[in-house]
Amino acid sequence: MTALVGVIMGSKSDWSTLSHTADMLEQLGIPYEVKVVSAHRTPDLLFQYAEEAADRGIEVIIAGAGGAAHLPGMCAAKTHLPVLGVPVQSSMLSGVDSLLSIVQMPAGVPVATLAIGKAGAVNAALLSASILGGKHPQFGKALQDFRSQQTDNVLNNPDPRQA
Ligand code: RP5
Repeated sequence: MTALVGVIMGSKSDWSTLSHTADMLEQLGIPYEVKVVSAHRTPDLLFQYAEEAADRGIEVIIAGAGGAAHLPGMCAAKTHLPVLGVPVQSSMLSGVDSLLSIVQMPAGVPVATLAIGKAGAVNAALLSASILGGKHPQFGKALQDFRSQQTDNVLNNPDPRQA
């Protein structure tokens, strides 16, 4: 199956965060691709990627970036696909800069903005499963199984002193 989720990031330095997205997509069995696409260093590539993604079969784009994180918003400006933005935890401002750069989109060009760092990266994959689940029931089922197992893990191990 060709990739349904495109995971893009502004720099190789973002991979330590977006690798959590890739891990969760693999766990859910969702076909995906990963690529460095920088809004600032490779703007023409960003436009090309966003414009061609739907025709290549991509159904959801997950875009992670840090600092002046323009990648998700500019990607959303060039595609009608759902764009999920993951703010990478930056070293100078702990990712608050990334979050604020992604979240406050003008009405008309939405980006679904996740939490800063690993939690946002994992949840972007889970949210993509929710989106894909309508058209591809197997991914909705994989998501439900993950959630059930997560619940069971908590219920079956309530003692905080035990790992
Ligand atoms: C952003 O600048 C990237 O998304 C990255 O989070 C940040 C720093 O990039 P590098 O200088 O580490 O390549 O565009």
